[in-house]
Amino acid sequence: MEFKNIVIQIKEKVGIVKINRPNALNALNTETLHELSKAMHDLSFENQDVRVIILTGEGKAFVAGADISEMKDMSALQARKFSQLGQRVFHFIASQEKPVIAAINGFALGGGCELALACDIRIASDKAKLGQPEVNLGVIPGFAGTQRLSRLVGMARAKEIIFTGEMIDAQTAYSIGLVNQVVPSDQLMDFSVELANKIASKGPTAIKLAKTVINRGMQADLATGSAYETEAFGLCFSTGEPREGMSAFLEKTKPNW
Ligand code: CO8
Repeated sequence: MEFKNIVIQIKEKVGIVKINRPNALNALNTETLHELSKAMHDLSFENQDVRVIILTGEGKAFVAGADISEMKDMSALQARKFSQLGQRVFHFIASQEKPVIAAINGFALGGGCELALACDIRIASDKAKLGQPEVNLGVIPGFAGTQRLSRLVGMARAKEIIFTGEMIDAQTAYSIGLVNQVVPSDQLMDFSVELANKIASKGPTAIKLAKTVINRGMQADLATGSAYETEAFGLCFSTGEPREGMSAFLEKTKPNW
């Protein structure tokens, strides 16, 4: 598949997916959502070398939302289908096994904030602005923002952000736990790649299982989540990776996964 709106770059064990529609502030239209889906599938399933994925945007936006010009004249059924498409793509990003870091370079609004929410870790440039401005347009978040934002920052803060439709700056986003770190804009990609490399240097199966167990356990009660953990802990030993990691520790060397 030829990508018109996405650029993929591979740096050893890190795959970088950049949304590249800067003239529309990387707004997500149907075509871009399909391309994003394909890019994520390729990096998740086809490319065995890539262990961590970074999502970012070209220019002054991460993603400024779903494409307003495409949505404006939608029927109810078309809007429902568009919401389902975005939710399917974002659910895939959240639930596939490789960690995904959102490197939020600028505006992350509406569907863009929802895309960042579907990632495992969010690193924001100090110039980033985040928000769910859908109510300004007479709609509500439709790519699972009502759900993921509330789960991440709590219901009261999510309601404030969604009801007011106002943007918040990166520091405010950090203070409420919406982003993990804020870094100077010119250091965003270096910082994100360094973080990705650090994660990529760990036991690969352990990282995949840790993501899966955290995600599943957060939807379950403590006993069920802990049972997932036990099964996954055992599963680590079905690979040679624990032996490699523990031998390296005891021999004071680095593991070769
Ligand atoms: N969709 C389409 N085009 C956009 C979008 C967008 N979301 N955002 C910006 N653009 C376009 C502008 O129209 C403009 O195009 P042109 O140059 O042709 O006039 C270009 O990008 C540059 O934008 P601005 O001139 O507005 O740039 P500014 O720096 O002045 O402002 C802002 C930047 C503040 C980010 C401003 O562009 C803005 O407010 N954008 C809209 C943000 C927004 O409301 N996002 C939410 C959209 S709704 C949504 O995401 C719902 C998700 C769930 C969908 C569920 C399916 C039904």
